[in-house]
Amino acid sequence: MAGKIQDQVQQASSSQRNEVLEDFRWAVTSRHASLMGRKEVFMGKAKFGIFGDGKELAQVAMARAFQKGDFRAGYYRDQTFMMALGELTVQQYFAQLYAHTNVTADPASAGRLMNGHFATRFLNEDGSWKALTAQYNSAADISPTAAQMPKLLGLAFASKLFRNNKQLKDLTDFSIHGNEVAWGTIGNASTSEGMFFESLNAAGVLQVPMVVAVWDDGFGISVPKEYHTTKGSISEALLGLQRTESEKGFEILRVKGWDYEALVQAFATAGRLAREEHVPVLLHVEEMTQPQGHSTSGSHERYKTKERLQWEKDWDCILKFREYIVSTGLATADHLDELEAAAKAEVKQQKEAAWNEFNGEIKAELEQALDLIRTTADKSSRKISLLQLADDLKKTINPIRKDVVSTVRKCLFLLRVEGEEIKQELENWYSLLQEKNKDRYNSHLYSQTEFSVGHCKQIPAHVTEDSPLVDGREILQAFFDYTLEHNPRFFALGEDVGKIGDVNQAFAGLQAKHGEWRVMDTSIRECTIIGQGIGAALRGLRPMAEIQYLDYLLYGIQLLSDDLATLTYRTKGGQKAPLIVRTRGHRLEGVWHSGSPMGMILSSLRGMIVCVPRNMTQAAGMYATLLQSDEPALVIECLNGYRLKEQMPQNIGEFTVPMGIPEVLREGKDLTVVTYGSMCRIVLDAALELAEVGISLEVIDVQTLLPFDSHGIIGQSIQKTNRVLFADEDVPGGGTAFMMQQVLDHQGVYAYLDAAPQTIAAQAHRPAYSTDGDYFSKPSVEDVIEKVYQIMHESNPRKFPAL
Ligand SMILES: Cc1ncc(C[n+]2csc(CCOP(=O)(O)OP(=O)(O)O)c2C)c(N)n1
Repeated sequence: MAGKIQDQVQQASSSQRNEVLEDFRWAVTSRHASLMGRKEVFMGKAKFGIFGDGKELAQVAMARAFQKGDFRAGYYRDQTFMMALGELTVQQYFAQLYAHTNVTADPASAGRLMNGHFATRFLNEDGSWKALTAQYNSAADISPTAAQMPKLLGLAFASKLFRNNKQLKDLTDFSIHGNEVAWGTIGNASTSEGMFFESLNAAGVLQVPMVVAVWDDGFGISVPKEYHTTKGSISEALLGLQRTESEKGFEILRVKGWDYEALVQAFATAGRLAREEHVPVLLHVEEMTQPQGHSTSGSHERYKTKERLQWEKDWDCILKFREYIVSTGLATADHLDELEAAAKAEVKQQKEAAWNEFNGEIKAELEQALDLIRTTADKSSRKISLLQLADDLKKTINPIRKDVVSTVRKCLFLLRVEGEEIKQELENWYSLLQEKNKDRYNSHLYSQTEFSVGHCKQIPAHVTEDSPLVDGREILQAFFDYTLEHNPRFFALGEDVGKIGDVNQAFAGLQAKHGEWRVMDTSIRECTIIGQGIGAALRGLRPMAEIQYLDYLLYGIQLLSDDLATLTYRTKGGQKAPLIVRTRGHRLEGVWHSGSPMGMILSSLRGMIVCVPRNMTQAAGMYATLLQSDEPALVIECLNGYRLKEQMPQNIGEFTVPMGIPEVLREGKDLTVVTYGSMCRIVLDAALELAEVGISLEVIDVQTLLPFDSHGIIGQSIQKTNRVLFADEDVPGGGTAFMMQQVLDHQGVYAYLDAAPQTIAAQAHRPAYSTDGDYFSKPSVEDVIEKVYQIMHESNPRKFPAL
């Protein structure tokens, strides 16, 4: 018996020893990847490098506590964690450093992001979900510091929902009883960002399974922590969040970044608390180092003292790990040397493999280009110049695609004078290459799968003479009721959305009917409302995150722009977050409740769908389309439309409004007005009055700004009317400029225009308060009438004498 127990003890200790040595192997592998990565940049083989050296030990400990189904949302130092999980090979690591555009080579970003942006693939190639509970998951990183935090909150919040909303219990590919932990990492300096504090507060309120590890190396690039954090310590500063016997809150743990045993224990404790009890944890990892400085952009000798640099050498976490292993007798120093030498050799070999694959693709293209240029040169009168270009290309050191393509384009420019028979082969090859490069660099801004909005079924609304007239908000209420009933993944969250059913009552009574896990109130924190939505959408749910007024979207727009709008593009279709952001805007009252900043939205949210319904029936149809698709969207309802009467369609919840297809609201022959949202009514009223003086307006509601008129309906209208005016409530040069650019650039209308295309917008300032403020700030019926009349006057001054 005693022998058996001894065997068991020995077995346990040998498996423990293996674990420790495995951790050592990953730590040194990662370290050598960092050291070699920096050299690659300095040799000109990569443009920029940022590495995880000095943070290795905490990350192997975190990887030990991380389980299948869990999620990471972190930042650029986390290579060791990803490697230790088996989610990042060294070869893939270098492929990203070189910007290899192949998804297999760099599964995180297909070469689209600088190194240190980690992500696993959540989707199959056809855009359908993988079984996320069967794999380790890393949400796709972004560069803005702390912007991982709101999404981290959302990833953790989803576990809470999965645990509490019984209707979701069968979705086992996404969650098993909400047991999944969302693990975040952040640098100490980045904890100064508002997003960090907002996310932590919300996590404490919501009690979600979120572990936030702060990698504290005492600096944010050159600035020491005294400049960043009250008391110079984030765990000290946040002590008020610590839970107590009687109050819920955070568990706050502190540990040294070089103390292996303590790290393993701290991460295990954090994981257990979060997973089992849904308690959020702040894990402050102090005394980390940065052996090579912040990044390849400069050296840390510029701002660290000699003493600090020496301290970093003495307290290097791998050095300390070695001492620990040797002192506990788990391995000898010689054995560790052997392990490290083998790891180093492996890194070198994988680095070279990554380079050869990356460079091999480009070289093959370069050789093809050279062959074609030379054979074309033989036939061409521009032979000498072409051969010179080919020679220059041949001599390029570490050639990249730009070298190849720009040479070919120069050749084609020289060849413009030649006949097709001479240049055709080169032209054909170049156009195939262009297609490939488009896929490499410009694809996947929007979904390219059957889940895109373009693939949704088109079902018209059924309205008859008998359909009852109701307040607009009741149409939405009926739609949300139907959707909550039929789609268990759908839920809505936002300020005042729950108990009172939003400030305009579209969810009135729906929390009472469908429960608090379907229709929920949040605090006033737009950025993390969006983050909650993004995180939940990344986990297969269908959140509708409400921003109470469009004017307050600014608090969340950074996240929408940096994270949500870029997600499909930056992962080349590897992840999706089909979040619907619902808000209300356009004219109502005063500076902060009449916003229509469409130019800002259109410039910053490419990658999202932007819907601008003119009434609540259109809005309901758009929501139905969006819920069939998997594309993220912003829907701006008309603030002044909730109490206007509309007919309740018989097939509420089922009818859809297609995206990118404008609707002709009124047919006319003299001039086309292109508009949307609340301006539709103003323009229609103007059209009635203009008809009385013999001017026939065609009024088009674009319905969605992104996508914009994909069938060229506006162009067709202009071919008939030969005049166009773009109208909205944004500042001049905002949404109207966008619409005009889309039509002029893509719809070939120039030849059909008899008058200069024009715009009408609001004043450049924000709208003043009250009805008079609105009248003198936003375009009125009279403004539209006069503008249209002016255009008609210029065309026919006799018929339309000057005003
Ligand atoms: C919003 C934003 N501001 C500035 C930067 C530039 N920047 C990148 S890393 C960094 C310092 C971050 O320091 P810390 O959070 O301590 O992380 P560390 O790099 O030390 O691990 C800065 C200022 C950025 N990426 N994002």
